Amino acid sequence: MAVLFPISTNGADPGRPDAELWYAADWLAAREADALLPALRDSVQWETHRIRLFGHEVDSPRLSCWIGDEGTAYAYSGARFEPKPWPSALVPVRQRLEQELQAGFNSVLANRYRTGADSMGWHSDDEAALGPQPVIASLSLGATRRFLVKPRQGAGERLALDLVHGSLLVMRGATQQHYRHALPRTARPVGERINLTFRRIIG
Ligand SMILES: O=C(O)CCC(=O)C(=O)O
Ligand SMILES: [Mn+2]
Repeated sequence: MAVLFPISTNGADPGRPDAELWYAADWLAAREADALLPALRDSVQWETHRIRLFGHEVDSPRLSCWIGDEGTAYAYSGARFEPKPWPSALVPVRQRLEQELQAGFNSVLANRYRTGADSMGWHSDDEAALGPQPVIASLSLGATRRFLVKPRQGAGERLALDLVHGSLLVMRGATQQHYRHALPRTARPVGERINLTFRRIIG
């Protein structure tokens, strides 16, 4: 896998560990990525998750589906989701990721951003059920969208990555502990995008 970002996100605070990010722009061959996008659009049980935001329950601005093995219920943003079964199109992707990253993934959060108005706010994937230093593998399909990373506290550079069709971004190490990430909305006319974050629930 290509290493792309030995970024110094700890410039303003030498005591803070770097975010550990790895990126491979063409992890999936174009042909595979082109086939996976419509397969997932049609086979995933998309729904609008309700999340808690500043004490209020609201619709999240995207479609989502929590997918996983039995026993991988996931609680985040004040809600709890029972896993849906793996769509067949994801089975080989999971296998390849597990082999290449030497990580066991038992679940995936699928998100579908219909237009540039769909987004994901600042957060860390730091739920206790993921363990202290989770390996999270994020596969992007469809429209290129900008992904931002910034330290949780204090000053520090904000990193912007344009996640392209077929790309893989891996977040690991201290990334979730010390950094937040977001997928902001955009006024640019952009097509649909599907993102899959493979995870391991250990709770
Ligand atoms: O859509 C993305 O690239 C980010 C998704 C994400 O951060 C998440 O599912 O936790
Ligand atoms: Mn996330």
